[in-house]
Amino acid sequence: MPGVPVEFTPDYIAAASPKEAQLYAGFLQSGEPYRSLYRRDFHTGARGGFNHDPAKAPEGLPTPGIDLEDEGLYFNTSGAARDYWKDADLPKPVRDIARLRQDLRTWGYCLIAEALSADQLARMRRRVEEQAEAERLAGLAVWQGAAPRPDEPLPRLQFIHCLVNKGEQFVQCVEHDPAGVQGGPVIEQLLNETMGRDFLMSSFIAIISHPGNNPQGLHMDQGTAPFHVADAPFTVNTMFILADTSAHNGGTLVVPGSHRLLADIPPGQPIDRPLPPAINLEAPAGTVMIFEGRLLHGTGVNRSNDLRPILVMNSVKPWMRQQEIHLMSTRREVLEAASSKLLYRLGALTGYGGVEGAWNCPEHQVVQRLMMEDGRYRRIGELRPDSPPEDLGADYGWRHGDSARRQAPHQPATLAGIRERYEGLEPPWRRPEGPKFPRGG
Ligand SMILES: O=C(O)CCC(=O)C(=O)O
Ligand SMILES: [Fe+2]
Repeated sequence: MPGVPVEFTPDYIAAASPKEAQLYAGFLQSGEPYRSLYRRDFHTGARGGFNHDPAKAPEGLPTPGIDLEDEGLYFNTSGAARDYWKDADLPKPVRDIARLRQDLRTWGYCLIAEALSADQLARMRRRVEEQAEAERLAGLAVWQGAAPRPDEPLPRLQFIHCLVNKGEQFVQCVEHDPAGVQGGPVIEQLLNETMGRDFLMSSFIAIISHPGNNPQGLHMDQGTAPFHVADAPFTVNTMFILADTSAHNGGTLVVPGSHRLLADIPPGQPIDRPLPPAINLEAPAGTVMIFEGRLLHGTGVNRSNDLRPILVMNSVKPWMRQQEIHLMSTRREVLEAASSKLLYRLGALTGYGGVEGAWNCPEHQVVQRLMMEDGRYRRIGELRPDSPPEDLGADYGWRHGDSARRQAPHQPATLAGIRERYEGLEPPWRRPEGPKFPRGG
């Protein structure tokens, strides 16, 4: 464009912006901590991550492929790794909240024994197995991770997404209702203490490792955050273990205590100390593992001939983005029957994430979602004082939300015909009876 000052032209800006001159390059572009983690010989007793593609495999890794004998690989935990940890008082399944707290603080995870009763476990396992098989038969199965061999197109880790749509017991898990998960009250107490009572549910999925499944690279689930603080995590996972789990069937690899080690390293700086080796999670079916967002972990290798089913529910701070856009994903029937607590945890109560400004005045966005689904949510566009009455008076979705309904009777300048048209209309949805969540009232 002629006349634009040269300082505003893309070529000038590109020439004046070499990487070293850019703001916060060290912080934003360091690639840490993963750059350090995947460096060869970094973990104590591990020579690198896994990737069958030689071009992507960590430099110097001898042969691509899963070598189940080589103790130097991070996913083989029976030799040196076992020795390393043999005298440590690592978490074991218990019910005592004092011990659970101590394990979560010290090791970054804890194991709640019999969090699912025998009956709850059987019901949940049956539901997950049926759903998993049905999604495979329906051509709807979701496979994640790296395929075990270059000639195999699909990975062997099956995900079932959006569990709240797929069974009442899963909704009860989100609410920590003892009817679905007897250990719910203990889980909730630990999450409240770790995250604050106003955490959101980010995603709730089943992860079924099929025989021959690859190990997953070690990662932190709060790894998307650009920094970590020593005081507390930003995310916490609740894992429901539905089959006895060990190194043999791909029990999750965890590096005990890694949450503290990584949080102590300043943002963007390389890891300057050796990390301890990973171990595989060992726990009976019905155990719930709570592990926090800074803990290094990943799926193990499934060396058995059976499926390894777990459920993982991720919880995040209310100012973080949820993995699932629950307001779009959740089935209408589930939303219409939802408690205040479920709606809150799905992120349906604003503060953030509101439609047409409703983030600024707490209200449930179920009205907006249902109206959109019915094709009758109209957005406010360009208006002028002399816009036609049908535009000024149109049935905008905004009129039906809580905030608009609260303010409508007091609007000083509403044209008479418009005020009358919308006065006293039933809202398309009302919030559930009972106290508001997370604060009463
Ligand atoms: O499958 C597992 O054991 C853990 C999965 C996991 O960590 C993840 O998907 O982020
Ligand atoms: Fe993870």
